[in-house]
Amino acid sequence: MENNNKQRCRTVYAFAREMYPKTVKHDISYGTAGFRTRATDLHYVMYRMGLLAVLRARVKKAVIGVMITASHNPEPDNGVKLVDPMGEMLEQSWEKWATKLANVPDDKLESVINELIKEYDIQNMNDRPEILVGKDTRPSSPSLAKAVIDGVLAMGGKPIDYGIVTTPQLHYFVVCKNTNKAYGEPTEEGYYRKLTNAFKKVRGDDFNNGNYINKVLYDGANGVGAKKVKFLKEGLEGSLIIDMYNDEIIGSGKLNYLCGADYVKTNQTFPTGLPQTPNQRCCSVDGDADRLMYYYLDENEKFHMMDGDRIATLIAGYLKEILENTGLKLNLGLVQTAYANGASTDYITNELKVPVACVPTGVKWLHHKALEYDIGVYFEANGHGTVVFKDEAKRKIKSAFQTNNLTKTQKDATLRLINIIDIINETVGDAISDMLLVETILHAKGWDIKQWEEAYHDLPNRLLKVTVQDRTVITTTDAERKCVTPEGLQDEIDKIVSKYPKGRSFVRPSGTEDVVRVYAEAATKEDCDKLAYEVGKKVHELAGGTGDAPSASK
Ligand code: 16G
Ligand code: MG
Repeated sequence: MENNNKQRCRTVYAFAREMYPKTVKHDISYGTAGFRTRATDLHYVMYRMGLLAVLRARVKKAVIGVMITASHNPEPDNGVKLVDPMGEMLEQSWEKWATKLANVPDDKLESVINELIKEYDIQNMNDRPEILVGKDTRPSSPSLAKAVIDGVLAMGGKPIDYGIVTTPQLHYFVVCKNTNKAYGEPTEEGYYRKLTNAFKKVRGDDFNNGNYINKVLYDGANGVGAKKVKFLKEGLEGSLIIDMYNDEIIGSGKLNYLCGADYVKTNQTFPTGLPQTPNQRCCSVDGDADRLMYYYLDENEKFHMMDGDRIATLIAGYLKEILENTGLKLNLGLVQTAYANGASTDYITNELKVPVACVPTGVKWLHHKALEYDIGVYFEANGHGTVVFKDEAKRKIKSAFQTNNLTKTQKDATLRLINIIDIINETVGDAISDMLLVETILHAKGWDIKQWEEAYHDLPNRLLKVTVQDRTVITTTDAERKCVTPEGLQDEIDKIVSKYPKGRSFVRPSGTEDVVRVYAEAATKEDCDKLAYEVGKKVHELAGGTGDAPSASK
């Protein structure tokens, strides 16, 4: 065993030096979405993440996933993130190992790996855990995937290459494998079958209903989300017509360019490539298909957006209604971040009467919190989210359906809920599954997109970036809604906010860019802009701003 180990380690380090030498001097860190940077700088990082995935799998005695993607970033970027056994993001205590392993010089790699093996007392260095590898459509992805696979092989793991898949598909496969297929078949066919079968069952024979028309214009962001929907369409058998736009092939350079969910949300504008049909329901996914945005242009070409907050309220409201019809006693909750529009929080709390929790930015926080409810809905305003059900809740729902003492209403609602669970990808936010869920709800309600929008009116909101010398001087508490340092900044923000009706503002250091983000909302657009700039200026003044302070003229 000892000898085998030494031999293995020699392969690991020889490979590292000869094939994947560390080419970049500056450090990178494993952030909210893993490592993300220029693709050309990532080969050694990928190799090392292959090594790390095997060690993680040995510690967890489970299958681990590695996804190669830079999501909504421009095409020349790429990135990598590890997927934990139940589809969660890599556990936080391991983020620091990922960072350490990525930054250590080649000649110190061995000592860091030994340190990790010792810390977790990994004895079983000879087993061959499976590592599932997936990648997006970026031209750089194949060679980066090879680096990951070489890392997995060098460390003695068994790589399973899923080729081009969406991030949520990879999460799904990992969970299927680790539950011995209880969650589903760990194949693409299995994934499509589960989703589309459930969708068709809920929809029934009437594809249209009331004002709902079963056609959506779909912006694939010229990425994997476009590729994959083609397969989904076959399975839907006409129950939903998905008109595809922005599905250019790999290497077109157009990935996320002027299109995709992040572009639409950030610029609050209609993407390129779609026909501008008035009042037509449209949606966009991002470059790895884990975010979803709905929107339409009205008769006057005014743009209307249905973001993650609205998707969340639609889903939570509907689940509450169904749950009431089932007669089951299960608690339902919704998880948001500070970025959620205040009007959505008001609506959920006061109209829907569903409890709301607020957590820091990043999927891992939302997912974790949602698991505290029997049924937990979580969404970020940027369109990433899903619904999770406790195992116990699912058992209750299924066994209720088997009993003979349900009324027709209860029985129908329970069956509907059972099928809806299968439309949802509980492992992580999934744009394709979320789209099917939104379409299911709009169909059930007989709503067009305008009726959906009528639920509440968003407060005008604004995002600003402020550059500072060191963004870590900003620390926050209360789910990022209050800042603790630099001292005095929060008092100043409070003073500014108090001048504006319905004003709210918070600042936080970004986890993915070297900037401080400022969020502001207020009753009117004018106030909201003023509020954002005033807060931005304060941050610049008190947190070591560099360059020009934010100003309305820029
Ligand atoms: C990452 C997060 C996303 C978050 C965003 C915030 C995951 C998988 N992704 O993309 O949830 O909204 O970072 O970026 O957790 P920021 O820290 O730069 O504002
Ligand atoms: Mg994404």
